[in-house]
Amino acid sequence: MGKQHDRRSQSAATVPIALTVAGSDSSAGAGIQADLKTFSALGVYGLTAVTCIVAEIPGKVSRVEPVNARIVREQIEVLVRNFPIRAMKTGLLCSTAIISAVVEAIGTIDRMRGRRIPLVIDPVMIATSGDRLLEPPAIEAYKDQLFPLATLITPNLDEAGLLLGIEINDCQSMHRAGKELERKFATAILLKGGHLSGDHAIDLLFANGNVIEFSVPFVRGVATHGTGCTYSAAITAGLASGLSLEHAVRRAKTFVTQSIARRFKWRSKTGKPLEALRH
Ligand code: PXL
Repeated sequence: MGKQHDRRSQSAATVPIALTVAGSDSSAGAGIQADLKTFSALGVYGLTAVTCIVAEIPGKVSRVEPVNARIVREQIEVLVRNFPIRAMKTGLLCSTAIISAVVEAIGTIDRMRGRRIPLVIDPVMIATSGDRLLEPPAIEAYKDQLFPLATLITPNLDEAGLLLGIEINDCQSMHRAGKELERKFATAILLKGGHLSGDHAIDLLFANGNVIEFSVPFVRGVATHGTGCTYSAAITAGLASGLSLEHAVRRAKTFVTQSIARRFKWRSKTGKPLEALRH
């Protein structure tokens, strides 16, 4: 990205720090692995709190195992007592117990900072492969406990549909759903349209009662996963670096699009295409 040169000359003491609270993807295309690569590419030092371990390859989740909620909370609290964290994101949180632990830890962060930390919530529920990643009762914990702390929530159409109990299948219903989510959860919403509108990938940012559209030509035939993780991590990196929400989202969209366009491509041992984002 254009800022690469500036970033190298940044002294170690001024490098902004961001925290990701997310799952581990063994194939390293999504989850904390994607978040760390994104933070690094955008000149931010990333800290992590692991919520669960996912054994998977692109296109197939084999097993998801949550870690104990106590160690999730402890990872966050020990970091916050020591590092000047400027922004954070949540990815896959797996269970109600883990969501509650994260909410309690954010309470500690906010008390130590004396103000609310910029928080991007990627409400991961279903993997790109279609595998369920979040236990169903945890959706209520998201709505009641975590969303009230958000700076931005970044659902895709399936997640927004699950949150509102409706189906979103065209541009009009996307506008309606985004407005409804912004009103209901009293925070900014980035609704990711994916390939809904044909040849463009359109995302809508609902913030302060306004709507901003981000549109790029859709890249077809892509077998990568982790674009949602990468997108929310890039926004978090922007907020940690002091960008406005709109600027952070704009830069993040460009970053994700470029990471898709220049993706890595291999063949698996069975001859299937294997692809990964190049962060
Ligand atoms: O892309 C959603 C996602 C998020 N977090 C982890 C994942 C996945 C999808 O596979 O493994 C850890």
